[in-house]
Amino acid sequence: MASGTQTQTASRVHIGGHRTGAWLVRYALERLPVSHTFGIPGVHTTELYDELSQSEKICAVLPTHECCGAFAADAISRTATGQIGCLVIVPAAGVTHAMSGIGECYLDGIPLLVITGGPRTDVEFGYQLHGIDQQRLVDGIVKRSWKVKEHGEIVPVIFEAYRTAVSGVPGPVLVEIPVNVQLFSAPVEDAPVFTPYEPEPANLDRELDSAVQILCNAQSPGIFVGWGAVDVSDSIAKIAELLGAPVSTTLQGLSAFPGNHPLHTGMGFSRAAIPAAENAFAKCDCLLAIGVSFGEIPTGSFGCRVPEDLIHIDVSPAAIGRNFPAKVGLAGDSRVIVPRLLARLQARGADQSARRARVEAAIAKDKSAYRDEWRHHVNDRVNPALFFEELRRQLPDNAIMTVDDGNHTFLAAELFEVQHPRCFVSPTDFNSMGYAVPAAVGAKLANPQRQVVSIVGDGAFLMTGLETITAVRLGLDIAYFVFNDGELSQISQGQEIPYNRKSCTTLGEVHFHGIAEAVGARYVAINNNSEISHGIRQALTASGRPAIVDVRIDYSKRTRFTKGVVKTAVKTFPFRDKARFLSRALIRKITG
Ligand SMILES: Cc1ncc(C[n+]2csc(CCOP(=O)(O)OP(=O)(O)O)c2C)c(N)n1
Ligand SMILES: [Mg+2]
Repeated sequence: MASGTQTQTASRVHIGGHRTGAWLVRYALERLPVSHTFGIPGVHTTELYDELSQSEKICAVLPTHECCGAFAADAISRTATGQIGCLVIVPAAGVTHAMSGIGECYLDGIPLLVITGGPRTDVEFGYQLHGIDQQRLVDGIVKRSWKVKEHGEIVPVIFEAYRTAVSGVPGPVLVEIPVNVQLFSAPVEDAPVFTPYEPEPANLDRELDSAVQILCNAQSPGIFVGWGAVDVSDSIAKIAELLGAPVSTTLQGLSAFPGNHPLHTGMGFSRAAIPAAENAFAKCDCLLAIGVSFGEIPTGSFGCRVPEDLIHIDVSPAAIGRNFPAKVGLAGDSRVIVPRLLARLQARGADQSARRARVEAAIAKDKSAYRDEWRHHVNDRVNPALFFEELRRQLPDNAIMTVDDGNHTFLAAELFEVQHPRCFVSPTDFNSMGYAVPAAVGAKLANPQRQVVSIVGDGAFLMTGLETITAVRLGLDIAYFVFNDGELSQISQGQEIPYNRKSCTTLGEVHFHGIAEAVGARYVAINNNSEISHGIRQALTASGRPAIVDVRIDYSKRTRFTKGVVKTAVKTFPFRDKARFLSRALIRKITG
């Protein structure tokens, strides 16, 4: 570690010497929970990269594209508790390339620290390389950004940026360090001591009392959990058991409640959810929502029915009651609030075991019927339900799955059982395709002992699939299951229903073995149901190399999600446009 610790007072560390800005950046990053940085060096960051190459604590990783670097860094924050993903990138072009990943972190509430170089500030010249106002560029997708002016600011600004990224609603932050400040040395007297962030306890006694009262009086309570609840899933399980309440999750929060718990229902609870969830919440008269913002995906395009008795816990005060009015709002960190709610329910002696048994039996029956419906949908391609069941059987409980955005995402959500917190990561609200392949690299680097798999659509794989070369170079055992259907299916299915026609969504045939050969990955093909078990076993065999698995998937049965959201969306159209849509689809059906 770069040390400057000759003497240390309570809040300052003595440095006392000439230091380059790059040395100071390394010094600051080494004190943060940063294990890896991602980025492609350029003339504005070479001094920084030279410093990082000497670090024993931080490993600088070269991706193929800054967007991939950002997705990989995001997955570090999501899958490694307490760690923060970090980018070290060139100004302007590096930042614009990274912006999809930065945006993903922004809308999904994921901390990310972006360090970027900047043009020289010690010369008069204009029109410098990469010369652009970066703070303006990223304004809508970061919590805050800084442009450092001098050496003494570097350590305090990076510490403050980290604190901003992880506190409140977590999110991305950006620090620009002009290249002259990085390259040249200047005297620096001291630096602040780094103090880890602890969530602050809020005084919510009155709200907690009301919440307990409402929950205990409810006849049919339900629980809805999101990513904001991912670190309190044990407490949530106990609350659900005490109340005999079914639990539904968001897409991003699929891992916030174990999929094999008998009270787990599925993603969402609208008509776009699987029957176990839709039925379990049909008579819900009190909803306890934890770490959710009631966004578009998990509500099935806002098509869910939310009872008047909504108890809403979220770290964002703005999210509470934003989409559905809350009777009781508790703004704060779920890690603080949920254990206190559980303690109060326990003290009150809440026990609904008869209700619990009834609810669990209904969920089990509905889940089994839904699985059977899928199992019986057979043709000569790979059945998604049989694939996900076998994958679950072969994977350890704590395996991490990264998914992309597409039909495969919702198939995974409906048919794969996620069992542990932070074991399922998806690009949710910014909803950027191309996420899964690089995210798996970040997840594996942060969790080298754990199995990491990726479910990725063929379209998404074409965006960032060459990032598999990074996994090859780093010797990462990752199984990339490419759902090969030749289409941008999530959209083409969405076109088929209301338009009875597809446009601009056919990919054509891609020879994935050629890509595997080009990057040096293993290639496995799964063409039909009889090849599922063997193919997955081959893909998961440790070899120090990633595997690209070409899964000839059957997309002929639509997910509940797709069917549900299309119906809900059309319902909200003005009458005139609804009639136009329906008659157009009908005419096209008749005329072809
Ligand atoms: C960057 C980006 N472009 C476009 C979209 C719109 N979109 C959402 S899902 C999807 C289809 C993805 O196709 P593929 O990766 O093949 O997955 P599939 O739906 O076939 O499983 C598209 C185009 C998006 N979410 N992100
Ligand atoms: Mg596809």
